[in-house]
Parts: sequence; C-alpha cells; structure tokens
Amino acid sequence: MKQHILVAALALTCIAGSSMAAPVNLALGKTATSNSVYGSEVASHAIDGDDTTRWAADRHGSATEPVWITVDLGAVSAITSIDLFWMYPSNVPSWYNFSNEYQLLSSADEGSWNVLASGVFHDTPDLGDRTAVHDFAAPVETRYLRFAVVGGSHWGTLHEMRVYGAEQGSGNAVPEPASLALLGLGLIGLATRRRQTSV
Ligand SMILES: [Ca+2]
Repeated sequence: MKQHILVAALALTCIAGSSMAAPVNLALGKTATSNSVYGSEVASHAIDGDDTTRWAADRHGSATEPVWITVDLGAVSAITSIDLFWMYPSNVPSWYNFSNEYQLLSSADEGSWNVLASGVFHDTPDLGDRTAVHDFAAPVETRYLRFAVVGGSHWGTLHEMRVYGAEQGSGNAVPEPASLALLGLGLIGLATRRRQTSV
C-alpha cells in the first residue's frame, strides 16, 4: 500500500510539473530608464535577455545619491522572483574588492518606493559573488522595479535583470504555495540563492 501511495504521489508531481508553463521573463522587451549612463551602456541593456550586454553608470552610487535603473513592466504584475547577473569576473585579484551594494525596490506609481531586497556583489571568480536570485514567499504586486546601487567601490552596473511572475490579467497564474510544496521548492520567506547558470 505504501508503495502505491508513493507511486501516486510521484505521478501527481509529474502531472503538476508538466502542466506548469515555463517561467516568463516579464522584463524582457519592456522599457528601462536610468539616472546615469556610461557611454552607450544604456539601461535597456540590463533587460535585453543578453548576459553579454550591460547597463553602466558613470559614477559610484551612495545611500544619498544612488545610481539606478528603473524597469517599467507596462502593467501591474505579481512578481515571484528576480534574477540578477552583475558582471563577468575581471580575474584581476587586485580588483576583487570592487563591489556594488544594491537594493531592489518596487513602486506602483514611480513615486514612492518599497525596498524588496538588498545585497552586495563583488568582482571575484566566484559566481555566487556576482549573481543573486531573490525569491518572494508572497507575490509582490508592482509595475515598476528599480535596481539601485547605494554603495560600493565600483561604478554602478548590471548585466541582466530577469523578472518572473505573472502579468495582471494575463491568465498566467502564479503557482499556489501548495503547488510549490508539491514540487519540493519549499519557499519560506524571502530567500536569496545562487543563480543557476554556467557563467
Ligand atoms: Ca544584458
């Protein structure tokens, strides 16, 4: 009997997994602006789906004078995860202290902002020092997202921001917690993890 229950559970997991659509990057193809740009490294480069292109600021960011990009998702969306790729390693040991301290913020009107998450990137060969995935236990409803550099010794930059969730009215339902538990994802609170990539 126990074996049958196990098989049934596995079958249910497979069915649930196959019925879930692949995550959609809501930032792809949307618009991005910035308050600082270095040469041709414009804000849209951070949401073009290409890890080789980047946004870069022409100065450092600080708590009082951050440098930032703002992504307009075009409509209020329910965000479940944000995937950040800061940059490739310089492989210059003397540069390993170069960093960006950042915040992720949300806004419904581009006027008042809520801090969703924060972190620090460092220019080391360790992928975990240069990438982050911020998962949200409850979907964050927002239209605007901002990546703000608020400190660190490197001019503000970001190669790619990928935003996952569901656009309001799109019919792409955000997975219910029960479904996530069934798939063994176990999201509890805000979690930051290493991005799954071979970079
Ligand atoms: Ca890019």
